[in-house]
Order: sequence, then C-alpha cells, then structure tokens
Amino acid sequence: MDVDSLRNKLSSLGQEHLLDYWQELSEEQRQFLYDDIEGTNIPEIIEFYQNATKNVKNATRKVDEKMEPVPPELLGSVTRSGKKLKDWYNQGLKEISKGHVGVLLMAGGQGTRLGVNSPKGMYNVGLPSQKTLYQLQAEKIFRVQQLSEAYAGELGTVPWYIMTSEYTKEQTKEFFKKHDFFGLKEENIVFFEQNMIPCLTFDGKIILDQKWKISRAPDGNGGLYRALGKHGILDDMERRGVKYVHVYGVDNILVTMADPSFVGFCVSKNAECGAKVCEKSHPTEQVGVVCRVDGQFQVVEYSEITLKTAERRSEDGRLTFNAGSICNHFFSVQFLGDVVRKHEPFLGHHIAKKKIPFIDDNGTRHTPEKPNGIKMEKFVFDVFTFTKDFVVFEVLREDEFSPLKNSLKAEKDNPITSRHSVLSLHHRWVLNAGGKFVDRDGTPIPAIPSWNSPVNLSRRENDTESYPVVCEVSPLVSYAGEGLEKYCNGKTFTPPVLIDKAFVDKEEKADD
Ligand code: UD2
Repeated sequence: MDVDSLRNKLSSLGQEHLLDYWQELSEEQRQFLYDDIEGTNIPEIIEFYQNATKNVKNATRKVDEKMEPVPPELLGSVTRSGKKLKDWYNQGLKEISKGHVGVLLMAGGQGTRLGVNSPKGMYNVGLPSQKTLYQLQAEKIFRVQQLSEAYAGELGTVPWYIMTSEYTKEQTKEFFKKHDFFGLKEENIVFFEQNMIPCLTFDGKIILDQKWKISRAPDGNGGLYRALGKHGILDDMERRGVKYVHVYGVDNILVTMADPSFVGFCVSKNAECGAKVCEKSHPTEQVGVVCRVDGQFQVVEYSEITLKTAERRSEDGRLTFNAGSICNHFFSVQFLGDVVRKHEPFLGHHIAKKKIPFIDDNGTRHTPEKPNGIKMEKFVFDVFTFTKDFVVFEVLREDEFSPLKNSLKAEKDNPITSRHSVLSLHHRWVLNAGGKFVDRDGTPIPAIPSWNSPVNLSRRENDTESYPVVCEVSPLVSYAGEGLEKYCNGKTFTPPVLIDKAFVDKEEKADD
C-alpha cells in the first residue's frame, strides 16, 4: 500500500478527508479502505457530481413551454385501439414462441419506503396463496410461454434477466435457489449486478459510512445500461436470439410479464423503444408523464412542471399530459446495443437528497434525521431521447398497475392496496368467465359489491381489511383472465376462492 501517494492523489481531488481515521484503523481495515478508494474512479465521480449539479441549475428553467404530448399516431391503447389489439396480441405471442422476447427485472432498489430489510420481490402481500412478488412474476413467465406455444405451435423460452445490487443480490439469488427457481429452468434466469457509486455531501465530498468504508448506493435504475455491457448481458441476449426486451420494476403486483399485446404493438410499429402508461388520474397525481420536449421523447417528472401545465386539458376533456409512466418499457436489443456502446456515457445523473449515515469529525457514526447528502442516479427512461422510433401503449390501471411502494403507514401503494388490486382483478375475471359468488349463507354477492356491506364485513377472515371479494387466480392457470370459462362458467363460488393448479386438476378429474 502506497499511502503517501494515495493521500496526495486524494488531496489533489479535494477528498483527503477519506484518510482522516487512518491512524486508528487495524491492518485489515486499512487494506479494505485502501482498496475501496483505489477501486473507485474518483475523478469520474466528481465529474458526475459537477454535471448533475449543473443540470439541476439548468432545470430550474421550467420545461413547460417546450412540452408537447406524444402524437396520436404513436399511441396504442387497450381501450381505444379496437380490433388491432387482437393482432398485436397474436404478433406478440408469435415473437415469444420464436424465442425473440426476454424480460428484464430491475430489482436493485433499496426499497426504503416499504421499510423491509429483504428485497421487495420477496414480499408476500398476503394473498390466499401467500405467493411473493417474485413467484407471481415467475409463474406469469411460465404461463405466457405456454400461451404462445398453444397459439404458434412452438415453445419459445422467455429468458429472465434480473438486475440486483449489492443490497439485493445475495438474498435474491438464495431465495430463487431455495424455491427451485419457481419451476423455471435455472439456465434461463440470468442475475447480474448494477454498480454502486459513492454518496456525497451537498458540496461534493465523498461520505464515509465507516472509518474504513466509503458510503455507496446503487447508481439508479438507469445503471442498467452500464451493467448490461459490463456483465456481458447484451451478448447473452444476442446469443439466445432475443430481439426485444420488456423491462419492468419489481413492485407492480399486476405486471404482465412479456405482455404480448405491448410487445406486438411495439414490434408492429418498428419501435426501438416503447413505454407502457396509465392515464393520469388527476392533475396533481405524483407520476412522471411521457411527452416530447424540444421534439425529443422524455419522461417529465411531476415536480418539474407547473400546476397550470398539469391541469391543461385537450378538446376531448382529457388531461393534455396524461401519459403516466409506470416503469414498464420495451426496448429492441439493437437499441440497447446502441445505448450500451454509444449513448450511455451521455446519460446524466439525477440528484436525490437523502439521509445518509456518516462518520462525524469525532469519529462517531450517525444516522441523520434530515437529508445530509446526495445519491446520484441515472434513470432507465432517460434513453428515450436517443430514439425517434418510439411508441406509447396505454393500459388500464385497474388491470395492470398497482405498485408496492410504501408500508402500511401510507394510505396508497401499500401491501393492502396491492393485495386488493389482485383480488379485485381476479374477481372480475371469474365473473367475466361466467362465475357467480355467494356468501356462506347462500346470499348472492352483487357483481359490484360495496366495500362496507355486511356481506363483505363477514368476509374479513384473518385479514385486517375487508375486500370486495377474496378471489385469487394462479398465473399458472390464467395469465390475463383467459381460459377460465371451463372452470367458472355457471359455477357458484363462496369466498375465499383460490383457483390454482390443484383446483383445476380436481375439476378436470371430476369431469372425467
Ligand atoms: C419509478 C419511475 C417512475 C414511475 C414509478 C411507477 C424511474 C426512475 N421512476 O419511480 O417514473 O414510473 O416507478 O411505479 O424509473 N431500481 C433499481 N436500481 C436502482 C434504483 C431502482 O433496480 O438503483 C429499481 C427498483 O428496484 C424498482 C424500479 O427500479 O424496481 C423503480 O425504482 P423506484 O421504486 O425507486 O422508483 P420510483 O417509484 O421513484
């Protein structure tokens, strides 16, 4: 260890404080810190910081005047595209059966708002099946492969790429192993790790997490692109013949993996890049909107626009900027290749002010109560600006979007709302397949049950909340409500209902 030269180097970069506790460290800790610092490209971090702070200053000029909605010809919609929807769905199934479609899960986030120590994907929101988010996703992959085989006569594999970070890697991998990869083939699940970068004080000094360790955080979900190149993931996609990738966030319990309609729509439009959106529910809803700024596609965060712009309405009465981003994207592998090889270095970092544990001047570690520093993050959607071949696909929130962001302390996007979203959707599937529901005493449950009716209150079971109707359908039985008629038509169910493989096997046996 050449500590003197390290000290000089740090001093020239304004980061000499990293060695403040050197004298107090054990040999082992010294080696750790030495390697930690030497393994960090500090000039690059400083450049990221300078660019990111410059961007914040420039961003104070509101983007309002430059924003335009996405032109209608680039829009597909599950409610407004009529018969084309079926064609897109079938086209998507064909691509899947040819092995052209992969899914990519961004699971490197720290999940601080949910407040659990394990990766979010391991969370069980308390469905009757007790399945975790990871298991639900795995089973949807399994089922969509089956559907595409049934349609196109060929079984295509949908490889599952899972981006983890230092925070989620070990536990996620162990969890998959413990659950035998949820019935998928191990070789078709590819884990890779995103980069961690140092956390900084507001004036750009690297924070020490321990006297012998730099504080680090994942480099944002846009860290995906660097990681794809670094770990040979792009090569893996090319080797497998994957042409299109559906990229999604871990927390949306309603996510439709490799969604054939979305994939088919994007492919039919020759898009390099696509965003799935939900119509913004009201002007002040806190979601970013997909739009064009200076002619380039972009997601503009709600905090970046004025209320006047957020409230603007078009002639049809809908919000002008209504394409709410739901962290669900389509990319062609060719485009990902361009991003990884050419554009990635030009993606700027966003600054998030956070409470970052630190070592104070006396050498004591603190966890602050107010933000004391910044994490720098790239955003997955910032690559939209690099393409002209971009499309937007609008889906229904009640069918496809219910993110698990918060603990039960919050009213929205918490484990109960996630569970409720699944149960409500599956209840509708069964009704649409011709099923009926009655209470234990045989009283029919109305198709649109009221939340507080006595019928519902009697259904509380072990739950802390009542539901319209407790009804869950396993993804192994139905991916999006299809194929349920034979088990539901003309049948009467008494909640709680779980339509899973065991249920289906029993029904089929009874029919024989
Ligand atoms: C994300 C979207 C937002 C909206 C919202 C809907 C971004 C930057 N923002 O906001 O536009 O669509 O979701 O739910 O996409 N992640 C990583 N590595 C990281 C950070 C995050 O893999 O370093 C993953 C994280 O595990 C999650 C996804 O990216 O699966 C979204 O991250 P988030 O929950 O922090 O983003 P959020 O809710 O602020």
